[in-house]
Amino acid sequence: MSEHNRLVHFGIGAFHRGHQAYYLHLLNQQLPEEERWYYTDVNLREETRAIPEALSKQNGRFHFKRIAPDGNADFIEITSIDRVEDASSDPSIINTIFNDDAVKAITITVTEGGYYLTESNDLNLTHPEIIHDIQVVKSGNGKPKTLFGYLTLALMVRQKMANGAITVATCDNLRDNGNRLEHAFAQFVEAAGLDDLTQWISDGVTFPCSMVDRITPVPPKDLAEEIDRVVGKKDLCPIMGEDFEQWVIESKFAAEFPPLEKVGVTFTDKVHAFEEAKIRILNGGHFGLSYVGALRGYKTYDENVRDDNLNELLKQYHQREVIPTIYEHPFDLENYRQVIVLRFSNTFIADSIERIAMDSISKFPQFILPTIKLNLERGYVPTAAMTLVSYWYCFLALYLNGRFQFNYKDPYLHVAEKWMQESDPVKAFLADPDIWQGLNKRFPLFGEQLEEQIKQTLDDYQERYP
Ligand code: CS2
Repeated sequence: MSEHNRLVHFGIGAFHRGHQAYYLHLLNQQLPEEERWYYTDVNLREETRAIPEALSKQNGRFHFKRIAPDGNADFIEITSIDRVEDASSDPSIINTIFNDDAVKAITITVTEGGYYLTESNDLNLTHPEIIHDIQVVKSGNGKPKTLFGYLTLALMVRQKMANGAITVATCDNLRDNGNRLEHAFAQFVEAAGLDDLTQWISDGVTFPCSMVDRITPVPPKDLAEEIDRVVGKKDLCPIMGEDFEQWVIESKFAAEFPPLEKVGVTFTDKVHAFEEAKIRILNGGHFGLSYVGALRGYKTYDENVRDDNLNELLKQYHQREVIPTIYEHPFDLENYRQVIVLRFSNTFIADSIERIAMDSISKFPQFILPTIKLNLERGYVPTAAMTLVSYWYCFLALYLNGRFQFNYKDPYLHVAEKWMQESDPVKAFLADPDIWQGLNKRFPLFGEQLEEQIKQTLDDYQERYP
């Protein structure tokens, strides 16, 4: 058994390092050595091996440049990760990691696309990677490709232990994230026929919901040089992010959890109201302007908010369509919006549109669709949202037709490719049940108006990208 209590993290992106690992680092600064907690970070995908390899050479330590809106920055060496493992090259490492009483919780950041959810928030059991992983856990052979396969292997180890109870805390931007993971994971375990595991999970595992927030751009290439110059240390994988930070987590823990409330984390029974406000105002705002910004040739998100037309569009979207349809107020929403727009405009963060634009097919139903739906239900035509959707469609169409060059990543790109192959791609887009979840059928006039608007936007931009 390890000397210290431990957390395990799945998915070692910059966000995790600037958020969960950062908070744990702050906490450790306040605790005596014997009470400290440490992270074992686990990489799950072959294509993301570079960072764990670099991090491992530094024994998990790295520098975090934290930047305020006025450009003032500080540099913190984060020391809360002390083990880094690559399960994508050797999945048997999962046994070693989890067969340890000191491990009390798993945190997860695998992005929205990493949950393989259908429009009804079920697990997409027909996805080839999910089919593959069901086979792997059933046969006990091969390497999983998804969170679900790895989580099953981990919980099978815990099930055999006397003190195996464990918290599984997703930290991705999914509405109701803990409940969605719990539901989808139960479907995975059932499809694999692991009935004993299902029973044990209901007693030994909890899936708290959480709301996490810090804008963490892809680190610029010269960051390592800057760390060397300013701090005097070589770092192969530093990160940077804004100085705003927030973590609200449901107090639903299956085992001991680090006392992160000492460093500003909120433990509560009511995460949903926080989550709703953040997903719809911040993530929705990011989504909304990314595609039009990209089409206008902007590279970073702050350029969007410096464009008066786009800034006004965002304001109308937020003030007329988003805020009036958020019915629970965990804080003053107008004030929250203003803080977010200020964060968006931080030129020192220079968050790339490329980063924010990725994964749009799984983000749209989370970030934008609820706003459209709630407005239609209150009899209000959400014209700002319609404009944003038109730009999004236009971006995808021009990109897929090879007329607009962009480094766009999306595991669901095949969905959009299918629309483009239809005789009327716009109609195919508007009829896609995974995207619209029946909304266009309920509000046919809205569908017609949107179709008109998309075709108009396409005409305008086709001239620009012939
Ligand atoms: C962004 C988020 O990629 C996105 O969708 O909106 O990564 C955003 O930067 C974070 O959620 C901020 O906490």
